[in-house]
Amino acid sequence: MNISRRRLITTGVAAAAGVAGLAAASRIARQHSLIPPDGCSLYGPGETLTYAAQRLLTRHSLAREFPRSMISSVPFANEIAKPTEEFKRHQAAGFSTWRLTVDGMVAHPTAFSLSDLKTLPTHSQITEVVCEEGWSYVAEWIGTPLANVLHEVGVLPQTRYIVYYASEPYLWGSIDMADALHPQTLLAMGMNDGDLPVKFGGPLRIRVPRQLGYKSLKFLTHITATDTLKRFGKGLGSVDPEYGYSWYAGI
Ligand SMILES: Nc1nc2c(c(=O)[nH]1)N[C@H]1C(S)=C(S)[C@@H](COP(=O)(O)O)O[C@H]1N2
Ligand SMILES: [Mo]
Repeated sequence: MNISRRRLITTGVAAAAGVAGLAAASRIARQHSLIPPDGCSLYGPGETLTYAAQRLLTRHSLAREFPRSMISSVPFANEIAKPTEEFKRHQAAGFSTWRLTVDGMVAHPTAFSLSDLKTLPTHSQITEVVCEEGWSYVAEWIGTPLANVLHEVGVLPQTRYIVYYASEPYLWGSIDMADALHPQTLLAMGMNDGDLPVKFGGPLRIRVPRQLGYKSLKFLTHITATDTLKRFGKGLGSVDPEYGYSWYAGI
């Protein structure tokens, strides 16, 4: 269903671009920020067309939300690397020492404790984690929209991407502002009936339900606002493209 819909949209944009002419199409794409950071050009990888189509046609769409009765009784926690010594120290302290640092293009760089984050307006959603390997599960996620935290720190208007890091030192990703400010993009601290369990990313996980599971990093430690991804890693927007997975993983 998703794949055929994606093919349809991609074909449609390609056809429209053919009519408009290559130069015009690529100028339009650049003007409207339709080139993903790991895309070479409008006529490079298929990812560019998918990203452009999604941003043009479904910028404000919502990920599917499910009724409570469809919450998976046995959610699957993906395998993760061995926790770092630093993570273990935080865990031993009941995560009272855990901080989410938010910096970059913001007026007030801030280190938030979990209790700071819990004072922000709460939002919950029942959405699906969809792994690129073909499995998925539905859960309720409780937290505060990333938009609230960005508002708290005064994110500057030039910001184009929000970069985020997990406790694994090599793991980082980013999303554009359409996803960062999207009402379903959540900093989750709760899952189903309780605190977010460590195996599901506790104490803090980003949920980006409009994209595949690998964009929803667990054990979030650091967020930075930027107008360019060039200086991060190999400049492709996340670690994923360095391993052959696309930066934009819309579903
Ligand atoms: N920190 C961290 N976050 C991560 C991962 C990881 O290995 N480490 N795996 C990702 C992948 S590939 C998927 S599909 C989802 C799986 O979420 P789950 O563990 O809740 O099933 O988490 C994502 N977030
Ligand atoms: Mo995954």
